[in-house]
Amino acid sequence: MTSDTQAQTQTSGSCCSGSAASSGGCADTGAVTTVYAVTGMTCGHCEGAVSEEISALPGVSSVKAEAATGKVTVTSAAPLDEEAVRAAVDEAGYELTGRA
Ligand SMILES: [Cu+2]
Repeated sequence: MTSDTQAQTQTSGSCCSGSAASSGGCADTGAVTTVYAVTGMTCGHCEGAVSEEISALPGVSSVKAEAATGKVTVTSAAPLDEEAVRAAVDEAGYELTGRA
């Protein structure tokens, strides 16, 4: 008599179920994480410079740059314009080569 196990209703569409709440995307989680590939970073100072510039972009809540891997993980409230990120990386003195 374990019929209860089937009582677990699937939370399908938990992301986009509230269609009226957010138009144009799955903003339910409240954050978007994108990983970019950046060349030229060699040390912690580079990581800091890249992080600082990207952090200044509107909507960005956190940036994690890794010189060892050349990857920059950016968390933002909404998807970022890649050109804006590229410009920020360029401003720091490095080059964004695309998404990692
Ligand atoms: Cu450096």
